Amino acid sequence: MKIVDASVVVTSPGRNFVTLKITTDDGVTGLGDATLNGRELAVVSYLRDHVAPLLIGLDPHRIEDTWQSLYRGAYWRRGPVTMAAIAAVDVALWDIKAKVANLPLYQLLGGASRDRVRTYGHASGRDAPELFDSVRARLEQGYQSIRIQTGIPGLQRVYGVGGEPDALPDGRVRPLVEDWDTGAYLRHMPSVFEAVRNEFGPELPLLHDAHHRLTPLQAARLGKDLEPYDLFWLEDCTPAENQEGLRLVRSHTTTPLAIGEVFNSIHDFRTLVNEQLIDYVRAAVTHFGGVSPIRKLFDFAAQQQIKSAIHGPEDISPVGMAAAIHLDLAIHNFGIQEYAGYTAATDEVFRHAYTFTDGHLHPGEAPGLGVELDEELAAAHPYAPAYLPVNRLADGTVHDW
Ligand code: EZ4
Ligand code: CO
Repeated sequence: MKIVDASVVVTSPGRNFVTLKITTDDGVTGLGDATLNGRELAVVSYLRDHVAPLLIGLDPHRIEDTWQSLYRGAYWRRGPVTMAAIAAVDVALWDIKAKVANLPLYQLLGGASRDRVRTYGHASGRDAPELFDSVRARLEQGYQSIRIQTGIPGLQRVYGVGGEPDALPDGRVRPLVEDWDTGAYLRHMPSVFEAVRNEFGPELPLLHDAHHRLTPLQAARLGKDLEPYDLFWLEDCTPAENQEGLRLVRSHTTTPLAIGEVFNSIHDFRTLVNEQLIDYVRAAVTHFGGVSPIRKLFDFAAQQQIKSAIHGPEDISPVGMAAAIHLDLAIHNFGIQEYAGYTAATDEVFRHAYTFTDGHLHPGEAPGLGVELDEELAAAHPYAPAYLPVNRLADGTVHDW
């Protein structure tokens, strides 16, 4: 069996998604997600100009060898563009292998370790009444664990409740500018969780994403202040490329910690895992080089009783989501899956076998990933330039986003 074609499809049914489609001489196709929110076309070029020509003629069954040759052979290692491109190849080859075996991918990953995959959803509101309504809406959708994001008194636009990107009069797109004040945030958050606990009771698992905005000392204080509200986790409390900084956070709080959605290599987790400084690894299949390397991360993390929590916002395509759900079902140290859900238009372009019921996902039993890309419909939603927000303090200084 040989690879005869590798093409890249960009579609924007509400937001941009990049998909690699690999075709074999037997006519089997595999899909991989290469979406990198706000920098999509860099990955398209990496795949089209530099990777696709290398794939033609290769045996699609040699997944590990192909991964290693793309990673080591480029000489320039790691980074989100490279690792999203390699992830797309890896996932597409797993899709092909599982289709040829006539098995859903999770069966090739060791089979099911559980019956279903628990998820958490996002609730956000500018103030308490709006936030409570958002939590109720998620509960009605079936979610059983909820991430809480909220506005902060005195700030106009904050992560999770920011609004629409800024458009210039000439139609060019600029990033939305959000506002930040760490002191106001630290003073406000304990009262938010107290109000949510009073309204929804002690049992509902609650999560919160600090989105890389704190220093280790500030993160330690927030973790301590939130202990009475029994969080499932506090996410990305610091920009954790300073892995050693988590020692200080860890030594001051028992609030569980989750980190890693922007990481793209197992080396980014080395100190965090070896010293058991976190409780959940947050890498995404799509940004971590695919199924092959993220399985190694989860096995590494398991040795320190650390669990998986695959990043699953709506900017990972249903192809990347499907790969995540197959892994979630198969690995032993599964923790939770983020699942923001998709627009109806996205679900039409990417028809999928996975299902969402009572707050739980299941990958389905279709051979491979179980995702079909409707290329005609995809073409009806052309690429639309878009940026992630930037975040500024009151005096205009750029802050971590
Ligand atoms: O803001 O993926 O936990 N989830 C998140 C996401 C990120 C987006 C950025 O593209 O932090 O919602
Ligand atoms: Co996050």
